Amino acid sequence: MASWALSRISNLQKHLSPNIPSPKGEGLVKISPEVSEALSLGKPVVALESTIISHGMPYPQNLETAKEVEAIVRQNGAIPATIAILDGVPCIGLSPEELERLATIGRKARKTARRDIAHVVATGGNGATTVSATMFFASMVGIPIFVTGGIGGVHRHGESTMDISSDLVELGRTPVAVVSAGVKSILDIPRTLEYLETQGVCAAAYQTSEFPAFFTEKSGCKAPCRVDSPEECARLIEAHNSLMLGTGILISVPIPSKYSASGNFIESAIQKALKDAREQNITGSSETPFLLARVNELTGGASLSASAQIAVSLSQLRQESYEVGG
Ligand code: PSU
Ligand code: MN
Repeated sequence: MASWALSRISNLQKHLSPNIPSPKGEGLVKISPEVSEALSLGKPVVALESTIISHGMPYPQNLETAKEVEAIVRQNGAIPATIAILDGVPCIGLSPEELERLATIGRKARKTARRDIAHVVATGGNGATTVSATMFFASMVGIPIFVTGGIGGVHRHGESTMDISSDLVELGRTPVAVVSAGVKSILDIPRTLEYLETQGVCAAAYQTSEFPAFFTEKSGCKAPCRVDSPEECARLIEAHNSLMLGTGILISVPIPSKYSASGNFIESAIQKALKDAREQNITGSSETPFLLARVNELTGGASLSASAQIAVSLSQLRQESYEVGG
């Protein structure tokens, strides 16, 4: 090892705390009083991500959707825990002021995946958590279920770029059930399913035998397993947790057909957006927000209203399944 690197590392040791952090994240994260009370009483809590607020939609639509999703969670008797990093502090559950702040910061917040967490915290920054980072924090504080719109996946041409979302690896190592609308059709769905299989992730489709794509009901891929009722979802989560499999579960609920934009229309918008991304040399973590924004523009907002509706119906399903599964 280069000697300069060694001296830097030994120097670093002086600044590190000798304390071993508590496994429940005490002192490392700020849990809102409401979420903290619910967790200590064993009441249902639903985790929600925040990249969809900062990067998924413009202000004030993002704030309205975030509030609407939280309200539905509450109406169904659970406590919403939106997760984000504000001024370097990971927050589990945001106050109305904090939610408003994140929504106005928008794209200036750092899109925070697992790899970014330490740097955002160390620099006192504002981070909007992706699925991977949200799962990490939910698991840390003991929240078993998390609802989102679309998860990341293997990008198209991922076989040469190796652009594979850290959401998939997180699902392979963090025992949280993620309820979502499936994988966005901007991604390579067959390869995403292969990767989830490699990672040992239980991927179930809800009331369909086909794995759903986010913008449309159909993806052309057979779902690895199917669940047909909230009770079945709850039994699946229960079996998974009691066996301590250690991996995550992905439950994909297709978009309600009345909101599902036409497959061909969306597909041609995706092809155009992918071409624009290549021409403008957009890669890495900027690619998903870029493609989503372009597809949204090209489809005149059809994909955006679909996203909002899905987030809302997913919360409802999640609540029903929690009530049954306890
Ligand atoms: N879906 C959206 N908007 C988003 C995302 C998904 O409609 O902003 C985010 C999610 O937070 C997901 C992330 O975890 O994109 C995946 O990004 P990447 O492909 O860079 O891993
Ligand atoms: Mn990526």
